[in-house]
Amino acid sequence: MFEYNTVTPDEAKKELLDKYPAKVARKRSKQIVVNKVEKGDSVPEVQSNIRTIPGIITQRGCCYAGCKGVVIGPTRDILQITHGPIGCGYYSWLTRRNQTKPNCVEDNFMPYSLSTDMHDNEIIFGGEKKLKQAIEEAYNIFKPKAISIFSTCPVGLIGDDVHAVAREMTSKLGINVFGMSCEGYKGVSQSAGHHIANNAVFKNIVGTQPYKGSGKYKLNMLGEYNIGGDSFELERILEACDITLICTFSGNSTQVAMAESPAADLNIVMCHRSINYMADMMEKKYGIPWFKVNFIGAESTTKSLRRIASYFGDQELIDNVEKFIKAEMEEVIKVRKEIYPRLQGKTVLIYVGGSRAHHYQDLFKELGMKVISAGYEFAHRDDYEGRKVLPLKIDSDSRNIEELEVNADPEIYRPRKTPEEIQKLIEMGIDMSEYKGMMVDMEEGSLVIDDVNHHESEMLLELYKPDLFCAGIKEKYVIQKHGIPLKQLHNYDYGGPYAGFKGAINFYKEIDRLVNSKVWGYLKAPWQDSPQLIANYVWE
Ligand code: CFM
Repeated sequence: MFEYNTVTPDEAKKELLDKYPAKVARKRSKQIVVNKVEKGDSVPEVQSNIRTIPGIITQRGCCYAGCKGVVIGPTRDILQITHGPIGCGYYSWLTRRNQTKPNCVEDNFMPYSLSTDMHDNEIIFGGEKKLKQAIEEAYNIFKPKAISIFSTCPVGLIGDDVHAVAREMTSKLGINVFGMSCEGYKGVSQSAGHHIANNAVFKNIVGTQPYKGSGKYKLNMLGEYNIGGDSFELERILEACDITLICTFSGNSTQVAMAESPAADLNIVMCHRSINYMADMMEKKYGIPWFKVNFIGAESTTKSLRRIASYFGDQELIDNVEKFIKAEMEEVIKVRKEIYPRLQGKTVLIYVGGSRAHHYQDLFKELGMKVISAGYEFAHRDDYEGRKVLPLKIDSDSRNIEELEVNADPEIYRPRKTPEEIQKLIEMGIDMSEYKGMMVDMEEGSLVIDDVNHHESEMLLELYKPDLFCAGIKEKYVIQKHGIPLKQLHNYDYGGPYAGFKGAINFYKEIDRLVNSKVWGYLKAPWQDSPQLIANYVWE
């Protein structure tokens, strides 16, 4: 059984829950689970996508953040207007590192943050008039081809109809204006916003223009957001293999590419959590199959590329891909060989978002490091346990978010593969329309924690004394003050790319530099020697 610093996982779980009042402990105990993989890949249930218990300091974001910031934010030629008080727009202004590279004639609105700047007046008398004015003003300045409107909490509370405004402005301006009811409180985390954005992009953009390009092997990449330039590296790889990337949803993307995306013959899915809705809807409407990939880690990139080549099944492509992998792996292996002995056996804890806590485990495996515990902030049960739990799933999204009814498009639906061909691909080990979740890839006895909070993070440091902690900016300095390095896996600590082959090399070097730096040994907080204040809770 897994044991670190003489703590068994069950003891660690008990310690984590120990400080909570009984009712809170009961709830949290369903979200803190000791991993056990049984026959048929069955794993224990992890309660997830439920409300954070009030009073607990969560790391989650809001529904508006998931909709505006995550899914639609990276698309540079949609002019995005936040309908709400100025803070929401201001705090979502370039705070996620989704990079973009427009050519010299394309629109790029990403450096801007547009807001209706709601005040008391609009809260009392309604904000629709101001929203219309804002859209017209923005249109006159920027002349965009599409405008999206994002609702913040007060919009839902006072009942502004952003959809009616969008319809009115679409006919007035003759461009694509669409609104989203993605009020911050709409779900229990940013995850709800992903779903709302998927629906809006699918309804308003996808399939609205015919594809003008060419290409023998055409695909879309879903759930890759170009943080720290990841998409640039993946674009380089696909291009070198002669694979045509029509559209990425939504790193380094344009709404033009999204409109043309139904021309692809395959959708590959990176971040299952944020974009699985789109993959399913495109499969139903256009007949485009999808499978999950992971480009985090050189081995995972190799595996994903081989799967893409096998899917298209053309010997020329298969040979091309193999040749490319061989050339790229030379440098990867050289760097890894040098770094591996310095990192082998080191331990790491990972708590991020809704997919990276899984993806990055592959990179750490390549370095010989051990993931003792991992978890997501806002994932759903399928991201932990696999899509097999989907039919059973009734969660907070089901109540609040529209499930679009999608049928095959009578004109352009075209199954890319016959059921027999799909079956053959599955037999070759390509899990079509499937995601097996994080837990099957984790060791027995590792601790899976959903929606981890500050208190638990600090307890985990004491219990496990890991060599590295992976999370985000909210945790970073709290952890580092304990003398343990923290690698930000949301924004990459201003570094990256970490995807693909070049990304893997960057990551190896970065982790080596961070974990093996002597500075952590010199750190001692004043309270570690002489605590100034010691207190107990009343119930203790
Ligand atoms: Fe998907 Fe993401 Fe993630 Fe996500 Fe995010 Fe992100 Fe993330 Mo931060 S879309 S779920 S809502 S991979 S912003 S690029 S790093 S929490 S693990």
